[in-house]
Amino acid sequence: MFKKILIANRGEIAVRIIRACKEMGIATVAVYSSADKEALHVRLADEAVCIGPAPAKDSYLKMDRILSATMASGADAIHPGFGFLSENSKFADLCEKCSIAFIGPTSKVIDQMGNKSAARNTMIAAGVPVVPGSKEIMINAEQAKKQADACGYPVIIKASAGGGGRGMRIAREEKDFVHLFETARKEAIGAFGDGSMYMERYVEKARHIEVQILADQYGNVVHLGERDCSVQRRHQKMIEEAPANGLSEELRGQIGEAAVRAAKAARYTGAGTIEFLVDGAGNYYFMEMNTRIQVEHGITELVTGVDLIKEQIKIAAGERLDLRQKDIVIRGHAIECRINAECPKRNFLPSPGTIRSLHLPGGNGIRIDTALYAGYTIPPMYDSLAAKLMVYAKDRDEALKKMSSALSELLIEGIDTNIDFQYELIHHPRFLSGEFTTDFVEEVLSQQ
Ligand code: MV4
Repeated sequence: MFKKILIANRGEIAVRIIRACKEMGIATVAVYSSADKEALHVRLADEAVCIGPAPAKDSYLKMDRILSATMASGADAIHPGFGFLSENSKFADLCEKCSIAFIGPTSKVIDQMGNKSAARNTMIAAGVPVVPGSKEIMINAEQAKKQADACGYPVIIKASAGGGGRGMRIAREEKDFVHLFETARKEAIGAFGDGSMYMERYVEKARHIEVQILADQYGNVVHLGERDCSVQRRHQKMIEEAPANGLSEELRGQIGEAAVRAAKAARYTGAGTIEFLVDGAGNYYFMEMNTRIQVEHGITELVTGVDLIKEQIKIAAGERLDLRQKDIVIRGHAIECRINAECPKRNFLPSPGTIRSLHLPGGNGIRIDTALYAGYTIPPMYDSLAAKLMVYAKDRDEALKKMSSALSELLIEGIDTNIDFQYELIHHPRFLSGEFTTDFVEEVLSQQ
């Protein structure tokens, strides 16, 4: 097992990883930017190394500084968390070359799944359902339009180097296609330096359902059930729940098995997520694979009892999975509300600043992952996720009541937050009924 792990991240996920390491008897090294001297992850780690100035590109994204800090501190592994370098195949490759264990899949797999069009073709070959669409990448609008016309409108144009909704356009009619293709392609070239596009038939009124998987280095793969992440705004998830409401046991089983086939086809190792679109008729389609631990991993931990961070560490250290599919039982219901430092009344404008006072709810079935403390100043240059409020109860109804009570009790003074907006969302008839799709948040906002 590793003796010392460097955590190449900040905020609540760095704290989450440090806690797992402590429980495993592994020493920890935090890295921080000059804006994060007072951050909780720095205080909780055994050692901390400053890796540069405040902008992420000069600190948390500086591969050479992070590798130097790892070698200087004698750490044998790096946990990248999510965001930052977590899905950077070059960084994973540099770790491999420096004989540092990267806690995640191999650089080759990150690369292959990062190419969303190639990932789609891998899934077709593995018998995982995908939405009908293009087989090859497209760079020419006129040629792409021929494929769209054959496929039938509406179509969704996606950047092969994108993912998570960046560089996407929906073309509802033939006449809009060429213009939308060209704007999407320009955006992709600007954002990723890669204008390779692909296309799919657009699935209306779909749910975003994702399956958590774990895979060891010996070909053993298990899935840990699904999460419904349909409650999102501009591709930022706001509420997640596990299990997904109203899936038949048959469909749940099929999606889980498809996720395991997908992970095996990708020769995946570590913790990963397979995203699916599920339509009203119960059809499911592979969208993309995320090759990292995700923000919402905690709700899967609540319903399975599996510590996903510890499993990631054990897998990277070469241990065999000691979980078998039959041992994984989904029990009860978990919901997460993401608490952001932002102002919903000002179009969700970020609201950094000093936490004047803080009261966190607690009690049976409540989990809060946060790096906030009273007196802490949230710096303006990173993302606005301030806390993850998770509840766990025997069923969805009880979990919703617990979330309602916990949101009412949660007090963060000194900054604006989305707590009241989350309260409104979870009490909305459409959310309560469990019958919501990815357009739910936009619908609520348009009703205000
Ligand atoms: C889709 C889709 C419908 N049909 N693909 C969003 C993020 C990325 N993982 C892919 N996404 C989608 N892909 C097909 N063929 C719907 C989404 C989607 C979405 C699209 C537009 C606006 C909001 C959305 C929220 C979730 C998913």
